[in-house]
Amino acid sequence: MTILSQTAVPCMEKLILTAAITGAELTKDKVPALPISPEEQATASVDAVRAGAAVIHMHVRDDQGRPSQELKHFERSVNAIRSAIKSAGLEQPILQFSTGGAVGEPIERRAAPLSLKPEMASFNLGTMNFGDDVFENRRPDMRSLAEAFLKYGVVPEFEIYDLGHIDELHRLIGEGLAKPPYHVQLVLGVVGGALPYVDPKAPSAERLQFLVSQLPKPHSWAVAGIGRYERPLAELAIPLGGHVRVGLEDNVYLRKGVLATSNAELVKDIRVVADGKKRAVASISEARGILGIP
Ligand code: KMH
Ligand code: ZN
Repeated sequence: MTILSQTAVPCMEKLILTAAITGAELTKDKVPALPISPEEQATASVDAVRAGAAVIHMHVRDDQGRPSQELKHFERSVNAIRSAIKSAGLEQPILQFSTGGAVGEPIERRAAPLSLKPEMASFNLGTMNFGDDVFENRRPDMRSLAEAFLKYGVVPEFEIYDLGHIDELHRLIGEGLAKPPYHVQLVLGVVGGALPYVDPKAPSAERLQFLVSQLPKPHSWAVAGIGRYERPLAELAIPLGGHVRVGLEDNVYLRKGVLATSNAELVKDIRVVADGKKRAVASISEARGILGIP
């Protein structure tokens, strides 16, 4: 097993922050700060980029606020975000589409937005329990999804919720269906997937280091801690060289019992952690370099 240093190293790769701004599961009546409309997503993206996010993980909604994988809904959100970022005089962030969609969405619809050729999109690596639902990622479907990524030249972010998903990634690589460098995200804390700890008091470096040691090389890796694990997992990963995703999709609390008022607030919170651990945050163009995005 690779032993990773637990102290911040000055020359460590800069930290890529991703904001997962909307997700598919939450509703505005429960989370008023959730950006649903293209205009709200545009404002949320501008604020998240100002706070330090280089990547925006995107789910989109229809006019009723329901999760959608329709091209027209992705297109209108992308256009709104791009033009708001331009008006704000900011560098365009990496827009990472979700191909996970919502539980129950067929794979053909989930894969369809790849034809819009986003720079990046999520790639889920196995069927699993997802709370009380089942998140289906059948092996033949993953293979046709991988072919679509290659066809449209989209950089995948491989979502790992459990150890077997890493094994599946190794299989895809062996079949020529994934190309280096591999960008992998450890999504820990989904009910039905791996938790970020061995001892249930706190996320453990031991578990994180073991998962990282199993990843194919060359890679960059990130963590997305779900719910109350979001911040402690980020605290653990930052000095180990991991990148971090935060946002209302994964966690709606800034602190125990205190709802976040925006995605940007969650990004800023992790920036403070990064500053404390002396890890510099990557600019958007630096993030493109790290992720191998032309
Ligand atoms: N909504 C979840 C079922 C992804 O974006 O790729 C899956 C998800 C993962 O959100
Ligand atoms: Zn997502």
